[in-house]
Amino acid sequence: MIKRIVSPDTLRENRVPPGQYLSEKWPVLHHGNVHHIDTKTWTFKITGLVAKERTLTYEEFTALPMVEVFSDIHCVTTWSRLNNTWEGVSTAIINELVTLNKEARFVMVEGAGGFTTNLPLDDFFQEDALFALKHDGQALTAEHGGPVRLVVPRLYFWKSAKWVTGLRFMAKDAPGFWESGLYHMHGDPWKEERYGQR
Ligand SMILES: Nc1nc2c(c(=O)[nH]1)N[C@H]1C(S)=C(S)[C@@H](COP(=O)(O)O)O[C@H]1N2
Ligand SMILES: [Mo]
Repeated sequence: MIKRIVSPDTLRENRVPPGQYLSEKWPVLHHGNVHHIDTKTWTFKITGLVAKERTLTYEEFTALPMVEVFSDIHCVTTWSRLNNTWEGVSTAIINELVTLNKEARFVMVEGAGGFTTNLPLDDFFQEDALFALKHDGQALTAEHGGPVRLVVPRLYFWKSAKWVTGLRFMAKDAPGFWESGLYHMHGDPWKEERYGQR
């Protein structure tokens, strides 16, 4: 039986964070073009502050144990979509694939075409965070970041990198793609961490 994880934010009495409205549809949003990834050549690279860097093929990645996560989506552009079921590889598995150096505190998540987004390790390793391969029982479409995207349910959806290609562990925080522009370094929807100080 696959392990089922319920994102704690779905258990709140009011599931809609301040300034958000509910959307039945699932909008497609990203910078640049949709990436059409060939799973035969796709790799997942773990680099930075690890004892030994590691690269997995699609075959190796999809042989890892899978979990199911039930979560809500909160996009900084103010739509929220409740009741999403994801299936994929828990971020916790990363600790079984590599040994993090003691100084590692943050991770830069890398996506196709040079996309990046930064996360503190505490957020990255929350038990409802996963590398999703399926949404509501269907393989993720290219539009929504397939074959593999990150999903971090407790933060705004821009942290959920589409077309994930790897991770780089870091000692200090550094802004990713959207964080270098307008967006907040952290992105907690319940605190409305939408925009940065710049
Ligand atoms: N690779 C990549 N991932 C990305 C983005 C992007 O520009 N590139 N945009 C983020 C933003 S701003 C949002 S709101 C969500 C949208 O995901 P969706 O299109 O599946 O709704 O993807 C996030 N992940
Ligand atoms: Mo977004």
